Amino acid sequence: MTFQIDNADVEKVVLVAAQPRGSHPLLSMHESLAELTLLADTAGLSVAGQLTQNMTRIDPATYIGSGKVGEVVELLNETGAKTVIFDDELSPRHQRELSEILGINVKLLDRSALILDIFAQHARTREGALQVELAQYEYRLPRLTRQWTHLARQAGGGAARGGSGGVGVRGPGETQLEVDRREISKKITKLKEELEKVRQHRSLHRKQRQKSGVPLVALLGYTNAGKSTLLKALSGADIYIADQLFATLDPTTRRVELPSGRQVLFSDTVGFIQKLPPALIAAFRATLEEILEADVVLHMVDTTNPHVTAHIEAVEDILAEIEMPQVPRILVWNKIDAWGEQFLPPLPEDDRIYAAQVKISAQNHIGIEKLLQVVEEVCATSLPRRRLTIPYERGDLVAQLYELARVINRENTSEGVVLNVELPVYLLERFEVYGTHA
Ligand SMILES: Nc1nc2c(ncn2[C@@H]2O[C@H](COP(=O)(O)OP(=O)(O)OP(=O)(O)O)[C@@H](O)[C@H]2O)c(=O)[nH]1
Ligand SMILES: [Mg+2]
Repeated sequence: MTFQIDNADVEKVVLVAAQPRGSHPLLSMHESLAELTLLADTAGLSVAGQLTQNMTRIDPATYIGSGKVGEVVELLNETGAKTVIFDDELSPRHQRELSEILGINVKLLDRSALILDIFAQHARTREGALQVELAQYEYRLPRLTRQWTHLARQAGGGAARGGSGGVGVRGPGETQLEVDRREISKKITKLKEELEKVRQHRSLHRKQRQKSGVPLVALLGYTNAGKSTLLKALSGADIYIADQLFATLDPTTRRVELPSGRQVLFSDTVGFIQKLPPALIAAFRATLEEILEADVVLHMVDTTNPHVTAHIEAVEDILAEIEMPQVPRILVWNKIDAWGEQFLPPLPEDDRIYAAQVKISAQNHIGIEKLLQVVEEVCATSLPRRRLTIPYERGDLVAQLYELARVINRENTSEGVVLNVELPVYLLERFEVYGTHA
C-alpha cells in the first residue's frame, strides 16, 4: 500500500484488483494492478491506496464480496480518497450495487472508464474525439445511474478534453447524462453517422494512396513500446513521444525511403493494452481500418518490460479480434540500448507467425538500417511477381509500372516490352491481361 503526500489539486484514488481462483489472465493480479497504477498516473491521478482480493468466484452483487467492500470503505476514509477504480470492467449490476454501498459521494470507476478518460484527454483530432465520445456513451449507456447524474451536476459539463469533472467524467457533455437513455441513444446514432462521414473521407484518402502504389507498413504494439519514437527516427517528423500510456491516439503516416530507394509509408497509430475496453475497439473502427490495409506489420515491443511476452500475446489477441489479415509481420525488439543482457525472452507461441525479428533502439538509432533492409526484403517477397508483355504502343503502361511497381528486368521483344515486375496487389487486376506468373 502506498500513501502520498496530500496535494489538494490532485484527485486521490484507491485501486482495487481481484482475481477469481482458477483464472489465468495474461498478467497476474499484481502485474495488472501495477499497470493500472501507470494508467492512473497517466490520467494525472494520485494513487492513495491499493487493495487486492483472491476470491473463489466473482460475487454476483459486489464483485469482490461485501467484506472486501468494507475494507475499501475503510481505506477511503483513511486516505481521504473519494474515487475507487477497479482493475476489471464492472458489469452494470456490479456498478449499481457497489455504488449503493459506497454512497453518493464516492465515485466508482473501472479500468475501462479510466482508459476512456485518458483517451478523452489525448484525442487531438476531430475523428479521435468523435471516436472517444462514442465509446464513452456506449460504455455509459447501460450504466446510467444516479451516480452519473450526480457527477454530471458536479462536473457542470465539459469538452471531450480538459473538462472539469475529474477522472472518468471528463468527456462528452456531462449534462447530457442527465437526460434519459433515449437521448443518449440518439446521440450515439448521430455520432455513428458523423464517424461514417469521416470513414468515407478516409477511404477516399486510402484510394489515393493505393493509386500511388506505395506499400503501407503499420507500426503496431503495446502502448509505450516506442512506435512514435521509431516513426520520428525514420522520418524526422515532429511527433509526440512520451513515457505515458496512450500518448498517441490519432494515426500519423510518413513516407520513408528504403535502402533501394523504394518509397514506403509508415503509419503510427494507437497502442494496445490488455483488457482494452470492447467499446473502444468498436468505436476506433475508422482508425483500425487503416491498419487492416497494411502490406506489412511491424509489431514493436518494449524489450525492457518484464512482461513483454504477455504484451506480445495481448497484441496478437487484439489483432485476431479485429481480424487483421495475414500480412507478413516483423517482430521488432525495441529499447535494446537499455537491455544489458543479450537475452530475449522466448516467444509465447508459434514464432513462425513472424517473417523476421529485429533488435533496435529507436531512440538511439541502433539497428534502424537493418530494420529497413528487412522491411525491404519482406516487401519484396510478399508482393506477387509477374512477367508482363506490354505492346509498344502502350508506353503509358510501361511508365506506370516503373512508377508504381518494382521492375526487376526489361527486355524488348518483337511482341512488345517484356518486364519482370513485383506488383502491389491492387494492380494485379489492371495488368492481368498482359501477364503470366513470373
Ligand atoms: N531507452 C529507450 N527508450 C525508448 C526507446 N524508444 C522509445 N523509448 C521511450 O519509450 C517511451 C515511449 O515511447 P513512444 O514512442 O511514445 O511509445 P509509443 O509506442 O508511441 O507509445 P503510445 O503512443 O503511448 O502507445 C518514451 O519515453 C520514449 O522516450 C529506445 O530505443 N530506448
Ligand atoms: Mg505513440
